[in-house]
Amino acid sequence: MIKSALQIARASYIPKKPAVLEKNVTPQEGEATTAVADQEEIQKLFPKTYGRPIIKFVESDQSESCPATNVGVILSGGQAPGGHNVIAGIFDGIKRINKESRLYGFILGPAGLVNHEYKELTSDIIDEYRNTGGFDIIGSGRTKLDTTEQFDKGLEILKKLDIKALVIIGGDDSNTNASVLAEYYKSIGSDVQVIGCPKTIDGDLKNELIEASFGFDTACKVYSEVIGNIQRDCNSSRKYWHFIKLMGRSASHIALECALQTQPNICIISEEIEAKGQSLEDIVNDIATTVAKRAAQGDDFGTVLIPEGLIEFIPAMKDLIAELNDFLAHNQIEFDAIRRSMRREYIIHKLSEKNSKIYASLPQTVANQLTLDRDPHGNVQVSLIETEKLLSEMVKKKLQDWKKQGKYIGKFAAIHHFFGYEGRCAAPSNFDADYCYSLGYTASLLVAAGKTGYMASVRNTTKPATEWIAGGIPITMMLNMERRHGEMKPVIQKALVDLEGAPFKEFAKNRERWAMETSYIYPGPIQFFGPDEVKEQPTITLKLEQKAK
Ligand code: FBP
Repeated sequence: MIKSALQIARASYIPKKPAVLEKNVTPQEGEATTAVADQEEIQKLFPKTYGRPIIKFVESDQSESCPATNVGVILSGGQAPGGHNVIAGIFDGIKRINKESRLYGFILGPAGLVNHEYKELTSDIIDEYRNTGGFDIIGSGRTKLDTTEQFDKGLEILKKLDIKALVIIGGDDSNTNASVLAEYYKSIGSDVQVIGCPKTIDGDLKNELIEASFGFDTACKVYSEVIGNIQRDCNSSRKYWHFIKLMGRSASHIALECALQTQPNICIISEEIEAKGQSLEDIVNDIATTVAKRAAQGDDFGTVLIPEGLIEFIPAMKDLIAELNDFLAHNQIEFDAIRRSMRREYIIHKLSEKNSKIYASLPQTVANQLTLDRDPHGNVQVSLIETEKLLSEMVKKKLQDWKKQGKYIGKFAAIHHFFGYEGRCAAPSNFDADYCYSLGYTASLLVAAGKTGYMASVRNTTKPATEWIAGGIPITMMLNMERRHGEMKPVIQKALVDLEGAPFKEFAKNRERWAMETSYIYPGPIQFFGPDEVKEQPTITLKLEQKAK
């Protein structure tokens, strides 16, 4: 692989990790735990793994020498910066415990386990990928691991390679699957352990004990850099309104963090729209009002940040999408057989009267985008819905009406952007490089401690890495029952933006000023070298959340 000078310099970076992980450790167990909601149902579904204690690794005077342990690893779902360092952490961890241990990577996500496609990850390979972005060391995929046939097929290859534990690096859905798999292997008397790792740029896999999902830090910094560049361009030419959609699926954490980093004129937070029961018309009205007010002070330019999941949070649209999800879950084959040009009419006739009217009122492109294939977990692929264009078109129309009524005097020219894929494979920030390596290393310790159904956890993350706390959280603790594919299923509860939380409050306190004053911040690129205040800063979200604890 040919490397740039920066890549070469970055390869030699030694990730920082909790000081305790430099020593011999032992797992210290806390109290028994319960699920976050629907406890009885979850306990019934997970009789073997429910209620396990939280684990913290503490120094021990015993050496950790263990028999050689083969471990398998899967990268699941969307890419997130730092995945390679999780794998490097697992590798170094299992090798420290016993040099004869081996690490196998399953190719292209969970499908690799089922299809028996794997490669051994040796030190030469691992060294090529340390501190790099991407998931290309073994690839990733979105195959949902949820049938006993898949689990049994997986077990065949795990036995063949003498793999004692499987580490699944994924988001909420993949970690849900990890807990189902852990329960299944226990229930059939297999001693294969399953450990999860919290990954997703979306930032929505977090709770009291999982402070952040990896990748959020780097992705937000990349998007903020580019938003800052756009704002500087915008403030230089003073003639465009930039409508910027940001990835994040359902949750608006990315949009919120980028707003805190860059101070745009407008940032929509889906969770607030839902809480206020706002309609599409209300959102358009609010944006157009700010555009008109800025025009009145001579500023025909600005920036609008839009979370990609917005459409699902507008109450009327949410009902429509829920009905569409159920309908398509049961009638996908019939739907696929309908000619493309007739699909809109077909759907209009199948929906309830209320939803049919809303669906019929949507522009053709958005109506089509709402019926595109769901992902294997039953989610609408919100990244494919062009909300930024929908909103700017509607704002334009509103402003034209206001112009006729003499209520608006400006010029409105919109430019659209969607930032998502640009940040998912970026080289990890120091925070993500350290956090990921520590998560992987911790996962290896959970394996050595014989744990299953646990997610690796690294806490105290706003302090220097040496003070971070490594441990494990039982995944059943994070589960609740939700409707998926038309059925109630146990799933990890998504952490959406908390409107009472410190990050949102900080945004809400400032947004009116940001709307009218042009007080943009230009964060610039991620720094790997230099003073700590530029290279060692976690996200504003994490800092505010931890400070408020
Ligand atoms: P994960 O939840 O699997 O980490 O994926 C996150 C994400 O980047 C979302 O923000 C986005 O909506 C989605 O993946 C896009 O999926 P795909 O990579 O399949 O296009």
